[in-house]
Amino acid sequence: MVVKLERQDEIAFVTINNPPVNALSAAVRSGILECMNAAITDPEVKAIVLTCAGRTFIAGADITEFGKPPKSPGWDELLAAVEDSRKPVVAAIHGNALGGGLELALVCHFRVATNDAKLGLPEVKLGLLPGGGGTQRLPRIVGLEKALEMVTSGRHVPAKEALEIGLIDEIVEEGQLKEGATAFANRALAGSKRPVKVSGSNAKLEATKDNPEIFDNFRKANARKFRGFLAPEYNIRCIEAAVNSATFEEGLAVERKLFMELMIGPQSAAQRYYFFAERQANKIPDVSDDTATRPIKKVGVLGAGTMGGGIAMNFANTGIPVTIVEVKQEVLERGLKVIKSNYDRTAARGGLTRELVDERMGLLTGSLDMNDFKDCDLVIEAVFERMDLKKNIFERLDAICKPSAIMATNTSALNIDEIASVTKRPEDVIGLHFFSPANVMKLLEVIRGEKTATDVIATSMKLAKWIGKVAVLAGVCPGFIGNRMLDQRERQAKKLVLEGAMPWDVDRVLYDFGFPMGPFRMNDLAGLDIGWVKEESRSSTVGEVLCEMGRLGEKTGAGFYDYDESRNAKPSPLTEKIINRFMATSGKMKWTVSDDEVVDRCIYPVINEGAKILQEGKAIRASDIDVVWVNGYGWPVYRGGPMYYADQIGLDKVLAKMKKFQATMGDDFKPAALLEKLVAEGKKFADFKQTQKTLEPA
Ligand code: 3H9
Repeated sequence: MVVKLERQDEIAFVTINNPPVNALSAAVRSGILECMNAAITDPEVKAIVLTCAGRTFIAGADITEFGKPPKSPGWDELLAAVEDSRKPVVAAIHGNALGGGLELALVCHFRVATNDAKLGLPEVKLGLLPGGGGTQRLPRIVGLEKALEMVTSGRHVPAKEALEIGLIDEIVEEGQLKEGATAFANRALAGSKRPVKVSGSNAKLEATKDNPEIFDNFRKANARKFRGFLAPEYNIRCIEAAVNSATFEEGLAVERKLFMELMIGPQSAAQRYYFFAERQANKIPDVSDDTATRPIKKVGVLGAGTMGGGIAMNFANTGIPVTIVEVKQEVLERGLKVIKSNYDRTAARGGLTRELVDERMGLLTGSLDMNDFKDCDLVIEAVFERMDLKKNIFERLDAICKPSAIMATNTSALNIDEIASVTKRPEDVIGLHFFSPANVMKLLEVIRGEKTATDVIATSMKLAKWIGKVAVLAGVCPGFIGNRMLDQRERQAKKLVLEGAMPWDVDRVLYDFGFPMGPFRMNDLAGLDIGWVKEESRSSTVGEVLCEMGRLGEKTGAGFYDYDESRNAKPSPLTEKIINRFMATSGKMKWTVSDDEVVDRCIYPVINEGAKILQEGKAIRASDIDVVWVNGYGWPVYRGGPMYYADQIGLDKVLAKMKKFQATMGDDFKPAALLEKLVAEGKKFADFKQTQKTLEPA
């Protein structure tokens, strides 16, 4: 039974029990309706408490039901039964009240919550809007501006703030939810609390009627953040309808219509796919959920540079002490200073209190002695990408670290098996590839070596979640998943500028596709001198010539682009001249590269490389690759990810284009065997399943 009804004196308790997150499936809706009706008609019952068993209140509609034929009872019927009840209904919230869960709570006449509860309407993250009256009721409670912020960000509001903005009526002690809700219901019955029907409370809307520019100001202020996404704009329109409609029902009709438009559209389909892809990435076929993990109470980071510092911050942010080791005192001091200034900047913006800055800095200990890693449960090496150096370090770590310690490398390209081979315990070695800036970027590629133990993998995946990262498991290969695919895009982008497109043309097309920036702008930002050695430079590429001229990218005020004092990028006539000189000496004809050609040339080889990664067993599933690209490379989530995107276009079309390019431009475009195979079988990447248990080559 997913919903049960109990009575205690005059109070009825309707309790939902649908693990893991009490999603409002058809069975739950039906159960609530049945129990509500029974409670409403029971003359012994005077008030009703709606609550949940397990770890959370209702986390929303059951997303797995979306896109399928609707099942009864419908939402309207359920919500009306609760809202129209003549007996007061109190929602008793713990954990999360999200989406449809909060919408159900909003038709209750009161809401009480435990201190650790979080409330929100996160539908926007699924490319949707709250379709159960949320956009109409929320602004009636919290006012227009707060409602706009909440529905377009999907933010989970903590109980304390929820109380301040009127979203809940009372905070009750943790572990005392039932008692607290009962006491509240009794007070309501005694007449000290008047039941509130939110749909009939218009005061907050009336107050903002004279201020219609709120909406356009909000759109303008968030234009960058919302670029490319449909859902934020649709959410705004619903809130506009709440203000401008003559009746509550009229506003509700707008919400329903726009909800359906989003629901059947491609963006929400992609974003819903992505929601499950991210969760799927945690599932590793030969590492069961109950694998015992190693406790990580203290972490060591070798290297206090940009990467090491950023990595250390992740752990300090979650209360784990970190020992940072450097070779030189001044480098160590500089590294710690950078961390401190990062925290100070966040504090200045109001994101951290001074006490928290001090607390986090207090968790960081600098040292010049690797022996100080001896009591660490995990050590992450973040030094230069040189195999000899890394091998030397791992030999020393092997001698220093305690027996149960995990030894990780942050390499973005080197062979982890080779690094592990110098230790006597390769099973304890793993790759933890953070992305720069490591304290900000969500992605963590966890690289499984040939001998990495399953509990080391399980610990790394769990730890990633703990520090707020999205982890994806990859096998050992040059560049792992993300950079290996990115190389394909880089290669084509560079070729395109020697055929007639300018860097800013390529960047504009990829920006319009949805990336935050194109490859040349990205190179300028990272620094063109990455991997460039002055003494070996032969003026043989545009990049080399730019470096030789001291145009190292944004940091020097010039790279592919010119930069003004505010770091705005402008097309550079000098870069154009250099490119034209290269073209003239190559003897190739300049032609007009179309925008479509830029997309096809830059995206299809990326997809093809993804197919190779899959066929070699270096990623478990196609959706893992999508999770890497959305979190680490700015792939627009409303397009799902490169593999999902390919599935939507049709793999036959991708293959045909690759073959066409191959005929004229050679083996850069040689189709992956897996791509050919799936097309021959009429399948998609989503249908592909690894047959081997591990990520070793098939
Ligand atoms: C909506 O409500 C529309 C309405 O406006 C009305 C329309 C008319 N449905 O994330 P976790 C599964 S839209 C089905 O790992 P956590 C999830 O797949 C919805 N399944 O746990 C996973 O399954 P598995 C608005 C769901 O503790 C398992 O539960 N609500 C749903 O890290 C555990 O999930 C949202 O968008 C669902 N709604 O985080 C909230 N939610 O074990 C979506 C979760 O097989 N949910 N699952 O991999 C979340 O944000 C997080 O799950 C939550 C818990 C924060 C609740």
